[in-house]
Amino acid sequence: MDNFQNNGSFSGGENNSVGVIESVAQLILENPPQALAQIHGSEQYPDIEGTVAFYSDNEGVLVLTAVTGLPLPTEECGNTVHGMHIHDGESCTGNENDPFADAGAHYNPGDCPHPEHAGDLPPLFASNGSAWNAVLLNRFGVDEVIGKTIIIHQKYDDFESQPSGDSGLKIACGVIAGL
Ligand SMILES: [Cu+2]
Ligand SMILES: [Zn+2]
Repeated sequence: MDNFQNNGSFSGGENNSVGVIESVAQLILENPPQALAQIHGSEQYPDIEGTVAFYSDNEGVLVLTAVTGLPLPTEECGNTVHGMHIHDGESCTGNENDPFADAGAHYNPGDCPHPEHAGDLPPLFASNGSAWNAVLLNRFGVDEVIGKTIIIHQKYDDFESQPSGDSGLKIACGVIAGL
């Protein structure tokens, strides 16, 4: 964690904002990801499809997410924000009450409260059912999350409620596979 200093640097980048963005783009374009999860919606949300890619860097893991087919809001100001986490279970299977029950709980090897679980991620903000985001995290290494699951939730994550941010039903899931 010592190498994650608050000086705006990202390895390989210039010490200015455009350089940081260029070095992130370079990391993505010039290196294959170390792991990928293919996301699929539950039976109730069959249109959801997406990919989460994990790129290892000196300063952490860059997590890139692109998802389509998220539920559209049913009213003005309806919800378009969806909690997303790495869960500690290893299967996108479940039961009639919870289609992805076997994805388990938020990945939390450090026994921390939410949202300091290693598996906690920024939520997806959907635009017309599609969402894209990227985040750099030093909470886990790629190797330790291979075989675990990514879950997208019906609701936003409040980043406060325990144990999981009150983000509601699991609507999509993918198993993280090493490459
Ligand atoms: Cu979750
Ligand atoms: Zn959490």
